[in-house]
Amino acid sequence: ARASKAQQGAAVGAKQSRVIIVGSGFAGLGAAYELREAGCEVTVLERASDVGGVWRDNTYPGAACDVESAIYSFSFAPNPNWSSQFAKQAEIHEYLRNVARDTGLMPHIRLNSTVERADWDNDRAVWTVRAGTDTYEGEHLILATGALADPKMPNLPGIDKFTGEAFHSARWNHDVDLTGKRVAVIGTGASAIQFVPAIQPQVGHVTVFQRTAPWVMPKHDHPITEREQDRFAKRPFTQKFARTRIYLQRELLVTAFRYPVLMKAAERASKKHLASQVSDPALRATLTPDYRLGCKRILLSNDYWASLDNPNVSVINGGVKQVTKTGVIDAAGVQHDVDVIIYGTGFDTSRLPLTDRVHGPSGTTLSEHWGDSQQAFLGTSVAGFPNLFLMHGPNIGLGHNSVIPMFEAQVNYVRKAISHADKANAATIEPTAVAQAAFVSKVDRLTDGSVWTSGGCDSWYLDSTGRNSNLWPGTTISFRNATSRFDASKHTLGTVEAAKV
Ligand code: N01
Repeated sequence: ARASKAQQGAAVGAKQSRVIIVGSGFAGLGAAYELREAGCEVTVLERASDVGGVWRDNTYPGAACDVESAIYSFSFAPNPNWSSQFAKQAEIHEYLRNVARDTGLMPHIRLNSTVERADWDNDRAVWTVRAGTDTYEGEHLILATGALADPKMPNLPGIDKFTGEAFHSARWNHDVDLTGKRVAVIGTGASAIQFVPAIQPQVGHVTVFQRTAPWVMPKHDHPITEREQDRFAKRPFTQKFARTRIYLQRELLVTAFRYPVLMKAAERASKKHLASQVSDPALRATLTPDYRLGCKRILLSNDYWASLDNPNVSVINGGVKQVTKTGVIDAAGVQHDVDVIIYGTGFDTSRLPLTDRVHGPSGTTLSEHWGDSQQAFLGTSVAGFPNLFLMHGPNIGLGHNSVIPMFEAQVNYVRKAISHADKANAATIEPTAVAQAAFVSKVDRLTDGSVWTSGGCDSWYLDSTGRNSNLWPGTTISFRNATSRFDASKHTLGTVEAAKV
C-alpha cells in the first residue's frame, strides 16, 4: 500500500527505488550491502566513474591508511589477503571494488551520477533526487557522501596568480613531473606527512610551510606474509582474533582523550621519535608541537620527520601570507620561488557534502537548518527531515579507532528504523527533537574537558562555534550499544496523509 501510494503521481520518467544512497565509498557500499541483505531495494548514485570514495580520490604518492587493515575492513568482508598491517591506498581501493563486485552491488550502482538536488515531497512522502538528466524517487534517502570528500583550498591572496603548476593533494595531478622541481607544500596534516617523504627524494627542493607542527608517532607497520594470509583464509577465527585485539587496544585510547594529562606519556614517546629522526636541534625545535597530543589527529609515520632532515628540504614555520606569480610569501614576508605548489590543506568540514542541496519539508536545506553547528540523532537522522539518514553524519568521525564499525552500527540503526516504520505501516520516520537534543548534549558532555576542547589547538574536529560536531567522543562500543536497540519512543511516525499537511 505504501509503495503504490508513493508511486501515485510519480514524476514522469522518474526511476523508482525503495532506498536511494548517495556515494559509494566505505559508508555507501556498507549501507547498500546491509540493506539489500535485509531485503531492501537500493540504488546507489555515485558522482565518479568508479566506486571507492576517498580511497579512489586520494591517489597522492605514499597514500596509505593510518588504521590497521584488519579493522579497516567490513565485518562481512574481512579480506585475508591484506598485504601489510597498514594498507596502501591502491589496495584499499581494490578491496572496495572487489566488495562491490563480489556482493553483487554493481548493477545497483549508477556511476557518473552527480546528485544536484534532493527534495522531500510532502504529498507523497518520497525523496526526489535529481542527478544530471535523471530523476530518482525513493522512500528513504541515505547520504553517504563522507565528511572529507571536498578538498579545501586555502583562502590566500594571490592564489590564482601563480603561473606554475598547483594542485590539492586530494586531487593529485599525476601529469606533473616533480623530478628536479622546486616544490612548495602548504600544510602538515595527515596527507602531507605521507606525501612529503614520498616526493622528497625525487624533487630538486621542497619547501614545507608549517602553520602548526603535528604530533607524530611511530607507525608499527610490517608486511603480512603469505603464510599468515593462508592462515587467515583457512582459519578465519585467527584473523577475527587479531582484529578484536587491535580494535580493543585502540578503544582504550578514548580514556586518554578524556583525561588530557595522560597524553604527556605519549608526548614523551613522540619527542623521542623526533629525536631519533632529526639530528639538527634547531629543526627539532621547529617541529616540536606546542599543544597537547591528541588535540588534532595523531599522525603515524616512520619517515616524515626523517625526510625533513635532508639538504633539499626547508621547513618554514608560521604558515603562508600570500601566493604570487612565482611562488609563496611566508608569514615573515620572505618570497620563495617555486615551480609547483601542492596544497595539503585538508577538507571542507564546515558542512557535510550535499547538505546544502537537500531540501526538507519546508524547502529549507539541511545546511540552512543546521546553521553553524550540525546535529543529528545518533549522528544519523535529523528531526524535521523525514526518511533521511546520514552515514558519516555529525559526530561519527573518530580520533582513535576505525570508522568502519561506526558505519556498521549506523546501518544497523537505519535498517531497524526502516523496518519499524514498515511494521507500523507508516510512511515517514524521524527522530524526535527531544531525543536529538539529548544525544547532542551527551556528545557535548563527553567532549567537555577532553583533549579536543582543552588541548590548546585549532582542529577541523571543532566547528565555527567551537563545538565538536565531527567526532564521536566515546568508545565505538558505546556507540554500537546505542544503535543496537531501536527505541521507538525516540521517533515519530507519519502517514502519507499526515505528510500532506
Ligand atoms: O588535512 P588536515 P589532511 N595556510 O586538515 C594546513 C583524514 N586522513 O588532508 O594545522 C597554511 O589535517 C593546516 O594547518 P593548521 C584524517 O582524518 C586520513 O592532512 O590548521 N596552512 C594543516 O597542517 C585527517 O585528519 C588518512 O594550522 C594551512 C593542513 O593544512 C583528515 O583526513 C590519511 C592553511 C591541513 O591538515 C585531513 O587530513 C590522510 C593555510 N591557509 C587524511 N590552511 C588515513 O590514513 C590549512 N593549512 C586514514
